[in-house]
Amino acid sequence: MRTAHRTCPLCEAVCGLRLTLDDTGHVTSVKGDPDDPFSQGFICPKGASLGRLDEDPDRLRVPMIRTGDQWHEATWEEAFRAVDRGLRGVIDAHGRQSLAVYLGNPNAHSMAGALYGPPLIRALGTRNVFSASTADQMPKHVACGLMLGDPLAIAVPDLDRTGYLLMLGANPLESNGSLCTAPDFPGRLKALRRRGGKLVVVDPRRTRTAALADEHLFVRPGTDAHLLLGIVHTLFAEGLTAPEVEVEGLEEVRRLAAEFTPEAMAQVCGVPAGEIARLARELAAAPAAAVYARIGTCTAEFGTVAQWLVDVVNILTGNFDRPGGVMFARTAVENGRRRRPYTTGRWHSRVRGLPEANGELPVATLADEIETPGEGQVRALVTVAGNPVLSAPGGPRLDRAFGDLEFMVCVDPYLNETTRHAHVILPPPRVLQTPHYDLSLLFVAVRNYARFSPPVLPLEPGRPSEAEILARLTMIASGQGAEADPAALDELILDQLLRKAAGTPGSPFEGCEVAELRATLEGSTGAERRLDAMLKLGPYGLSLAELLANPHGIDLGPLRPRLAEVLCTASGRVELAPPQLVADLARLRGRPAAPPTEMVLIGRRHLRSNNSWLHNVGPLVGGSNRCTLQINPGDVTRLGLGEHALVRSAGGQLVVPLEPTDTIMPGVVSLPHGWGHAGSAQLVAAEHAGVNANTLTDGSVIDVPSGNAVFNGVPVTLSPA
Ligand SMILES: Nc1nc2c(c(=O)[nH]1)N[C@H]1C(S)=C(S)[C@@H](COP(=O)(O)OP(=O)(O)OC[C@H]3O[C@@H](n4cnc5c(=O)[nH]c(N)nc54)[C@H](O)[C@@H]3O)O[C@H]1N2
Ligand SMILES: Nc1nc2c(c(=O)[nH]1)N[C@H]1C(S)=C(S)[C@@H](COP(=O)(O)OP(=O)(O)OC[C@H]3O[C@@H](n4cnc5c(=O)[nH]c(N)nc54)[C@H](O)[C@@H]3O)O[C@H]1N2
Ligand code: SF4
Ligand SMILES: [Mo]
Repeated sequence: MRTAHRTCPLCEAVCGLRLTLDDTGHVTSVKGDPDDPFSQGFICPKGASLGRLDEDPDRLRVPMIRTGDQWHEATWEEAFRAVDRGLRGVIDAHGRQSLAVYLGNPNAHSMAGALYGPPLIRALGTRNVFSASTADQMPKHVACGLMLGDPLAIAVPDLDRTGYLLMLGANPLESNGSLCTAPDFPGRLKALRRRGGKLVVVDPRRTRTAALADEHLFVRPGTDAHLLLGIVHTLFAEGLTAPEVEVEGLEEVRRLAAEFTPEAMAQVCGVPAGEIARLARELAAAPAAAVYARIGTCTAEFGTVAQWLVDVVNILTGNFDRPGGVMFARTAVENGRRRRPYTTGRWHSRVRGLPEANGELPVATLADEIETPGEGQVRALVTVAGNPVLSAPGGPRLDRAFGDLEFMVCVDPYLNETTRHAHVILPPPRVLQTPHYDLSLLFVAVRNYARFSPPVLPLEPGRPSEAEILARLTMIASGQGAEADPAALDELILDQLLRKAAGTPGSPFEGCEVAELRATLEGSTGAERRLDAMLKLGPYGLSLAELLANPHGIDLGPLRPRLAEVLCTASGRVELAPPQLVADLARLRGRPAAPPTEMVLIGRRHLRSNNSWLHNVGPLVGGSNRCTLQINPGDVTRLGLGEHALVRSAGGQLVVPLEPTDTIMPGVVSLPHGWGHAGSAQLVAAEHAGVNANTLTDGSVIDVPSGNAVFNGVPVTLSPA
């Protein structure tokens, strides 16, 4: 028996776990790590199942190569040679713009994804870069980019000190929080209320989070921007604005907000005008308040405008960049200060002419790019940790499109709805064989914190880590062939990093010899040495050795004001009225007050689920974690529905089991995504297949400024099935 500690990689809460293993490496128990200063022993059912996930018998252990319908196991060398042949063939025949890459959500949770995703994209040399970000938080990046100059400068609610939290479109009691890394989010919300604070939840469903709140308001799906406009209007109309940061465009926002009265907005969003005005007054009056809006408001038609207005309200009420309001984390590894203000639309997608954002094109148009002939048609696809057939809008269309690709390679532990179209699947090793450091999530943590987890179990001889798999893919994509040494990539990147640091005034490495610096770096792999260098260059001057000596993590203190360090706008102030977002208000004005159909669809998450890929872990499926359509009992009666309904949308149709509940507002139905499992490669998931919610969503409607997919507020009709 032995004990090991590591960060849970399954959601954004980054909980510390304490694992017990027997001498065969089998996990006998998983508990919360009580000595982790951030998570303090918190764990959820997903974290508790990490051992089961790690040992899932359906996980791929060796690379798979497909010929026609036949899969066969391959050696790593065979697999990399097949990838080299496949990619080279497509590049030679159609050029690099015929390549596309899709990076899925788990890349945000892995060191390999953070360290090798960017070089892989560069090596592919294509503008067809897609990721789960445009099915998720791209509106937040674009809003922050345009207001602050940096799309990664995301202010998070100072959860442990705020006195008033207005939460829209988030359900942290199920999701455990997002773009707000806070282990034990439920406990932190309870603490807010215990210290006399107030929690208000705005959601078309009375969720578990809403049940815990002081107040819950139903909102019509897709209309949070309207609600927030009503709040901004009231703040100006009643003289409640008191910005404490320097802003550009205050008068313009005042002028813009004039027409969006609470009365007019109430007509659209369904929240009574009096309540809208009261929210504004309460936010302004609270000694410290924060507005926080997540996926329900991002994956909506006016996602970017809503995210913009969230911070407009935080700024107008004097709650931006101050304790108890919304603040910026200061991470041990920094993402490098931007020197140029942010823009979108540096290039456009070929078929629909949609603008790039953050170097990516909207996943909502991936199928268009594969299906539409012509110069630059996508003919080969690389996916890493993604399942767009289930997660992207118009999933079934992608399913067909992937079948037409000349070459597809997937880095993924499972043979699933997406990877079944691959010619080669390269599976990463087990979770417990993988090192962990949260390069992406700690930027949005509610406390400054760092923790490194070395692998708990060694790799089998000859078995590449995920870092090595991605490094080799990068070498292949850049034309260096299947035999190229992946270590050379780390060396090259380290060299560039150290050279730059040595030449940067004020850097801890200023004026140092690169060769000498390199000799001081520690770590058993290139990835670890890169992490060591980044930690040493970071604002706390930490090192890998120090993190290894503190296996439970290091608390780096509460958030501190630091707007001046992150701001990167041309004006040097916060841009309160970015022209692209002001322009998008015209689209919002043109929206009819009511949707074209009687009913609209939204999504939801379950505590024991994780997008599309934890449905093969026995203890996590069943019970409340099922693929059902939640519907208000009044609508069931009114529409004469039975146990199932036929749901139709502009994108497609599905027959789904109904779950009548008065926790959902009339006129709204909710279906979780990530279900619709096809094939029998995952035995447990196949028994709980469910339906693919993204049959009903389609990529033709997007949030225009960010290109983000719209999953909430999708017009549908229901009839008896
Ligand atoms: N257990 C579990 N945890 C997860 C995940 C998971 O699948 N399962 N997924 C992870 C991922 S990838 C993410 S991005 C995060 C997301 O984290 P959250 O943003 O907290 O996600 P949800 O739990 O889906 O909560 C979104 C809420 O928005 C509501 N909603 C829908 N439409 C609207 C609308 O138009 N307006 C408003 N105001 N509300 C609306 C829904 O009813 C729902 O309660 O969760 C992460 N954590
Ligand atoms: N209708 C609707 N659709 C949605 C949403 C919604 O609310 N409603 N939410 C959207 C959101 S927020 C997101 S983030 C996306 C998610 O979209 P995706 O990222 O495309 O989907 P996931 O289901 O997270 O797929 C993760 C894949 O990574 C694999 N994987 C797991 N761990 C690892 C690993 O360590 N390494 C590698 N290489 N692979 C791994 C899994 O087997 C799986 O195939 O879905 C979006 N889709
Ligand atoms: S809340 Fe998230 S990080 Fe914590 S144990 Fe659960 S899945 Fe893991
Ligand atoms: Mo997500």
